[in-house]
Amino acid sequence: MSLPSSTLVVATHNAHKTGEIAAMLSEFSFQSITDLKAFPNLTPPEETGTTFRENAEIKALAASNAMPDALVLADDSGIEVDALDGRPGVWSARFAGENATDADNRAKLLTELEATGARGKARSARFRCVLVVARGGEAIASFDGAVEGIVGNEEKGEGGFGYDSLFIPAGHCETFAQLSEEVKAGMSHRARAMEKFKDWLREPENR
Ligand code: ITT
Repeated sequence: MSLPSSTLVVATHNAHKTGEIAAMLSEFSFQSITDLKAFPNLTPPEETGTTFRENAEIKALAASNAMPDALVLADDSGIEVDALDGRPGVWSARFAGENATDADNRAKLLTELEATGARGKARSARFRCVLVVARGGEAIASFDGAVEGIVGNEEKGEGGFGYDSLFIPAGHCETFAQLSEEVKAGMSHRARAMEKFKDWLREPENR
C-alpha cells in the first residue's frame, strides 16, 4: 500500500485514541491523519507482548510493513491498579474477556477492587501510554507517558472512553469523563507521551 510520506497512520482501531492524537497534532502539517479503519483489509496483529512497549511495537510494525512509505504511530495503553498488583495493565482492553466492552471491563474492575476492600488512597492507579513510531517496516522511536490518580467508587461522567469514568487524576475531584477534553488533553498519559513525539517531530531530520 503506497501512501505519501506526509501521511500519518495511527495504527489503531480505537477512534477515541485517533481523535485525541489528531487533536494534539493540529500544529503539524500532515497531509492527512488516518487510522486503521481506513484499511479494512489489514488484519490486526495479535497483541502477544507482556509490556506496553512490546505491544505498541507489534502494532506499529504490522501497519508499517503494509504501508512502508507512511509514518506510522502506534499507541498501547492501559490502567494499572496498585491494589490489583498492577492489573489490568496491558490487558486493559481485554480485562473482562476477548470481546469485552468498555462497560464490561469497568464493571469487572469495580468488582475486583471492591473485593480487596481498598478505599480512598488505597485505590491508587495510573494510566500508562507507550507510543512507537515506525517507517519502512522499522521501529524508529518510542515515547512513554503516565498519569497518577485513583479509581473512584462508581462510574461518573459521560465523556471519554475506556476507564475514564472511573479514573480521578491526582489533584482533581472529578473523573476524566467529567473533566473537559481540554483538561484531559493537558495532563493524560497519552498527552505526556505525545509531547515527546511532538518534540521529535520538530527535529528537521525526523520530518
Ligand atoms: P488498538 O489496540 O486498536 O489501538 P485498543 O483500545 O484495543 O485499540 P489497547 O490495546 O492499547 O487499545 O488497550 C487500551 C485500553 O486501555 C483501552 O481499550 C481502554 O480501555 C484503556 N485506555 C487506554 N487509554 C485510555 C484513556 O485515555 N482513557 C480511558 N481508558 C483508556
